[in-house]
Amino acid sequence: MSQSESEQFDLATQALDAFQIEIPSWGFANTGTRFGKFVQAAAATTIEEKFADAAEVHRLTGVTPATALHVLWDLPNGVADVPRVKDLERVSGVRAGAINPNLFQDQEYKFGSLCNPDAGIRKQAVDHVLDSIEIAKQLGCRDISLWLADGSNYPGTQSIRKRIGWLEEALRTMHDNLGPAQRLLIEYKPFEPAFYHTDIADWGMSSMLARAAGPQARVLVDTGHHYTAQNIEQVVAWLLHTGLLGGFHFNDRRYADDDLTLGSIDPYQIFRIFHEIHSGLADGLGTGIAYMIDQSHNIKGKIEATIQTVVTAQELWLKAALVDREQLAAYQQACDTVAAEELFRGAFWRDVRPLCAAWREQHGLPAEQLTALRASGYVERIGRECGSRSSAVSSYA
Ligand code: RM4
Ligand code: MN
Ligand code: MN
Repeated sequence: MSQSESEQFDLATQALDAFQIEIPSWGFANTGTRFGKFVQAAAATTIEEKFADAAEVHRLTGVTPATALHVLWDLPNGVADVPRVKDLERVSGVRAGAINPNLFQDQEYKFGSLCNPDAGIRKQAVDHVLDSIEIAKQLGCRDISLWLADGSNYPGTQSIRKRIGWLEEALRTMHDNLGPAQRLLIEYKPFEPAFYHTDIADWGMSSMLARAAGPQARVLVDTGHHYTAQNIEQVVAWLLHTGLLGGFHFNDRRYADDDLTLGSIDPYQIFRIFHEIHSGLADGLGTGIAYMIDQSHNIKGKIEATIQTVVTAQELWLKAALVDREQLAAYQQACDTVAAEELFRGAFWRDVRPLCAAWREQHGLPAEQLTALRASGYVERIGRECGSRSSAVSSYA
């Protein structure tokens, strides 16, 4: 290796060593669209199977030591299920990540959960989140990520302002119950399932609510939860600037909340987001960001799709890490538009796969994750073994 090659490799190693990504337990389960599900033999139907699959992904990629859990789907008995999860953590070597309460599937939530006009239903929802916080405490999980389906479908049918007040009150109660190292991540989404107004519709609302909740509340950016033309990296820059960036749910989309594989439609967008993060980190902003995946693998094999996602995330992360930020800042300052753009674009088009492969080799990981997965026969084995893996499973759609 020449001097500059070895410098680049050191930079790449630093960047890749610093990047871990959390995978969702529900990414291993059968999911579908509201029109139906195509069931896969190898899809996980129990939390044991989800942890086993997550462990396989971590074995191959080395960067997914945690898996996010959905309380209703993974801990249906609430706190009582914690010992079972602890056992699984021990056996699999994968730990529980963000804890996701479920405020959208009970019949009571037809007109909202934390924003429901009925105080009894609001209390039920708050209690569920308090249980989720307790689960997270017992499992040593830092983040509770909150997504609400709340909203209304027709103009004039709900008081938008009253619902803001109820929401603030509920969030303050939750915040008061957090442990000192815990965080409440507030996710937003412009529409669906509510189609007229959604109570937390964008990053501005999430930010204001996080501020109202308290210092341990942050905003969660799901890349699929924006209108088509929205400049997500600008949102990220603002959240870095205000100290409110808590984490991400990565996925890709063509139209709405499509939950497709990260980078499959618009890898440049993820690169641009990562660039904002790298420049924020260089300025001391954005420590503790949770990088998480939130995808629904309806057509692809679950484990393959998860591995593709992780590998793509690493490649885009590395491309953005290798942007010559000093030179870029100089071009920006001089308003040299073309030079700045060419530098930026050049970093995106650079093939970093050899650097990723070298990093994997250095870490004793297979150079080609998908090939290694196929060679391991894991997917065939679990599909054959369980037969049981075809029973019903609770997940969305
Ligand atoms: C939502 C949102 C949440 C996820 C649910 C199932 O659209 O992305 O993060 O938990 O779907
Ligand atoms: Mn999400
Ligand atoms: Mn979503």
